[in-house]
Amino acid sequence: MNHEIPVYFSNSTFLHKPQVEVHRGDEVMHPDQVGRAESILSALRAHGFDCISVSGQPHGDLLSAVHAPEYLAFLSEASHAIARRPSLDPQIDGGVAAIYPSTFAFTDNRRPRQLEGTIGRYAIDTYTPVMASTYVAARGSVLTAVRGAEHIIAEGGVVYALTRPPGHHAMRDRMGGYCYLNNAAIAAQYFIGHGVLRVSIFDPDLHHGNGIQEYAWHRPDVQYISIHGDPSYCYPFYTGYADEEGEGLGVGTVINYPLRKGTGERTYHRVVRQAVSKIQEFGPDVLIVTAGFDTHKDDPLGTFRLSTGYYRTLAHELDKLDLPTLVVQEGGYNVRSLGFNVVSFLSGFSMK
Ligand code: SP5
Ligand code: ZN
Repeated sequence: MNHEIPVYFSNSTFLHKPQVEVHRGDEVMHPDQVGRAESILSALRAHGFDCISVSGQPHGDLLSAVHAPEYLAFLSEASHAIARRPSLDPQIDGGVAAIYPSTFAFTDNRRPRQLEGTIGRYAIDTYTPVMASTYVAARGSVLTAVRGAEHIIAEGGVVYALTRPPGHHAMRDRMGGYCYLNNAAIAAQYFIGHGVLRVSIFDPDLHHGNGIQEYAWHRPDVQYISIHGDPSYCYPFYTGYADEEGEGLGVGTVINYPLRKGTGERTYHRVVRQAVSKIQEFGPDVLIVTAGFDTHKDDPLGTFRLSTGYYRTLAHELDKLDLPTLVVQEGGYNVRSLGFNVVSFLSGFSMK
């Protein structure tokens, strides 16, 4: 077991308690439970990993390099407004005051004054509520990833950042898919700002990382490679098709591998090998892995059939690239297996 991979996390993850999501018109238990962070931390601690809690806040310039100022202001103001007036939306509550969109912006030339109207301009779905602690917790996640990136700038190696809420669905000016701020894109931006010339982001979460794709779309210096459930059946439905490959100077820096329902380890691993050779061709100085474990066979949102042991094989394949590697946590909703999946994955890296 490799004990040399430092683990970063923020205690603000324990303040983030979405109660319900609105799925197909029903309120159902929110999959991004606090227990996810507890599962990961307790498994890592049991295996002797050094878990370092971060505090403070990420620099505002880092956030605004990836996100629109109006969107950041919305997250901040909405979180504060709910804290002041917890009964803002008594309809959908579950003990923790939260707001959800009921309408989505259908024109850009009006700015609603009510939060109830505004939220629909900054959201892509009904899965991602805003609560009093949303802005604090989302920035805690960003800081966790950025501290990991700092560590890599200083010492190289492999670092794990326990980012919850996750980030890969968060867009320049929209939240979605349980994500508010794009942790991995902001970490990539941090690397680029600190002398790194090229960054590859490899995204094996079950879902296509539409937010990272948007960030990488026009960029020649950031490669985004995702393996995910085919958007013809899988969230987020609108992006992740194989013909999406970036534009302008960024043509070819986006690579998507949509896979069918029920994909197992043999097919998956063949695609991983293709992805790794694309990373080699790009020749990055740093690798970011947005590690989601909702590809596990027992995941409640899952449609793939990967085993806990397979994540070690996956990491071993990435380890062959011999790159400084920042692992950023994304999805994975089976609280029983999640911690073991993370430990298995990290065990596949040998230290450099
Ligand atoms: C980061 C990440 O993995 N986000 C995934 C968001 C996908 N959410 C859409 C699917 C919601 C389905 N919830 C139904 C649960 C009933 N078992
Ligand atoms: Zn996911």
